[in-house]
Amino acid sequence: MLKLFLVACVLVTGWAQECLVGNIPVKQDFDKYRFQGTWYAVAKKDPVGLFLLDNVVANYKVEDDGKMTATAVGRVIILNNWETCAHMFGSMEDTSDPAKFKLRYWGAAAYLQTGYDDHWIVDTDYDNYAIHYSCRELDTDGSCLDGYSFIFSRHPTGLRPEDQKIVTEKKQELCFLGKYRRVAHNGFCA
Ligand code: RTL
Repeated sequence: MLKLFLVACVLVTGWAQECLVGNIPVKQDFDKYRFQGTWYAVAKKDPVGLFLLDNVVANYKVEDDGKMTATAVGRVIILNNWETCAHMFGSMEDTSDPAKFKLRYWGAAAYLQTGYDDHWIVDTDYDNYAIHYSCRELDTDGSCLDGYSFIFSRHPTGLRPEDQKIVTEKKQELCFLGKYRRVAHNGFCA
């Protein structure tokens, strides 16, 4: 009986540790140069509050000074009833981990949201898929209380079947499995 209890404890701690934001593995030796260009959001896990709804396309670039910048568009609804395309800009600050950035973002119009979020690249093969993660608020136990995540594809048609398995595994590692919704692309922001 005691043995069973100990085994259960070990399993539960193991599982709990996986959800600690500090323990989330990110892309090794992330290469921001190879990450440049267009990425189509195919799925996302939303944070609390206003967010990009769908038709989300991001474009990353490394500037001459080596700093990564990005633009993003997406459909938003502002003030409950006004639907528009948000044109957003972002500038990434490097950290000690090449896959972890701080993203400062703002909109092309003054009424759009501004913010300063984590911007982690959890995994990517640079040519097909990328898994982005951002935790905005830590819970007291070190897990993520409020965060968002994008699954990106290089292809507007979505992920290749061979990348889907990797993506599902990573969603699980982020403790966001089951919280993602598909991101529709219907030309609204094109
Ligand atoms: C992502 C890609 C890199 C560039 C930027 C990104 C985040 C954009 C966000 C926009 C929110 C806009 C809202 C507007 C309504 O006022 C990570 C996609 C800038 C979070 C909520």
